[in-house]
Amino acid sequence: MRIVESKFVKSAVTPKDYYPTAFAEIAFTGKSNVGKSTLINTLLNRKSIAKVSNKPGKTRLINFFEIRFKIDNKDLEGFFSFVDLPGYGYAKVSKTQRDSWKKMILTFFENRQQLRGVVALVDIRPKADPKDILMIQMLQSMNIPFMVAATKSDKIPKSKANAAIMKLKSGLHLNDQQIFVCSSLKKKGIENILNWITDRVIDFN
Ligand SMILES: Nc1nc2c(ncn2[C@@H]2O[C@H](COP(=O)(O)OP(=O)(O)OP(=O)(O)O)[C@@H](O)[C@H]2O)c(=O)[nH]1
Ligand SMILES: [Mg+2]
Repeated sequence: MRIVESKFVKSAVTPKDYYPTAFAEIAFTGKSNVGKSTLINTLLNRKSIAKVSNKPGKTRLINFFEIRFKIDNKDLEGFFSFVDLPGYGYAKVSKTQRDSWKKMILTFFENRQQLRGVVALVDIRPKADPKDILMIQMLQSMNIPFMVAATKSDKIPKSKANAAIMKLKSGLHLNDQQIFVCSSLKKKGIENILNWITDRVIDFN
C-alpha cells in the first residue's frame, strides 16, 4: 500500500461529531504516552499530522484523519481513515476526566460501524499491564479485529526483544499472529503494521 495523501479532518467527543464518511477505519488505542500519535505520523510519513508530546495525556479527543491510498500491483485505490483515540491509564488527571475518556473510547467502539480494525499499542518493556489486558479483552468481547504493536523496542537491546514479546504474549493471552515488535523511532515493524492495515482496508473496499 502506498499512502498518496493524508489530512487531519476533525476532532470529536460524541458520535454526532464523528467524521461522517463510510470509509474503512483503523483506530489506535493504548495507554497514554505509549506512542499512538507518533505511530500514526510514522505510518503516514508525516512529521506531526498527529500531535505528539512527551507528557502523557496529549490526545484528549477522538481525532480523525483521511488517507488516500494506492496499491499499484492490484490497480486499487481509495480512501480510509485513521482514528487517534485518547490514551487510557493516565493517573495524573481526575477520576471524572479518566471516566469521560473511557466512555469516549467505549462509545466509539460500540457505535462505529465502519471500524475495521484496531492497532493496540503496548510498551515492549514492562510485563503485561492490567489496563492493557482489559483493553484487549474488550476488543475480543466486541469482536473487533485487532493487532498488538509492542512499541518503543529501541529502548531495549535487540537480544532482549524476543523474550519481551514472549512475556507480553502470554500476559496478554495472544498468539503469534497478533503481536508485532515495533519502534516508530527506528522505523522498525512499520511494514508489518501497514500490511495488517492493508488487509483490513482492502477487505472492506
Ligand atoms: N524511544 C521511542 N520513543 C517513542 C516512540 N514512539 C513514541 N515515542 C515518544 O513517546 C512520547 C509519547 O508519544 P505520543 O505519540 O504523544 O504518545 P500517545 O500514545 O499519543 O500519548 P497520548 O496522546 O497522551 O495518549 C513522545 O515523547 C514520543 O516521542 C518509539 O518508538 N521509541
Ligand atoms: Mg496522542
